[in-house]
Amino acid sequence: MPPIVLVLNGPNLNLLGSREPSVYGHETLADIADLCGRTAREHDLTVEFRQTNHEGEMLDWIHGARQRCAAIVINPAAWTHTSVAIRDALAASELPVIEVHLSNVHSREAFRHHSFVSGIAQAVLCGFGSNGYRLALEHLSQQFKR
Ligand code: CA2
Repeated sequence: MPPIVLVLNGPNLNLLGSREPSVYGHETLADIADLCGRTAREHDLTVEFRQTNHEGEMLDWIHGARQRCAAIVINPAAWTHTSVAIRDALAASELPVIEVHLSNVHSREAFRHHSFVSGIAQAVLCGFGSNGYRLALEHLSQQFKR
């Protein structure tokens, strides 16, 4: 069985493609899910791609990953900057975590410069657009082969 990578997306990312294209581009979340699916097939991974606007649901998904998944790729969206609970759940999973942001959060408002997640993440990708998800999956596939 190929290793399972859980790809998680936080609040408002379901709106991608419909608004703020100058910041987030024209791709929809469905386009990014397709990209992750293609990348998984090329690199012999299984990807489970999910989005939620409900923090408790996100926490339940992270808790459930511990026994089943090999790694978590997460775009926590606004929870990046607010949620100790998401950070604690990711740390408790004891899985490799890669934090992904479409935009370069460091070139934006000051409140986006701090991440509660980065300190427990193995790696952080920001500003690569949807390519960040692909790069995260490619990196994990290489890591699993070692
Ligand atoms: O750059 C990213 O990927 C972010 O995680 C996106 C979050 C933002 O809060 C983070 O600071 C950086 C926002 C996701 C909401 O995306 C929207 C897309 C279209 C219209 C409105 C929001």
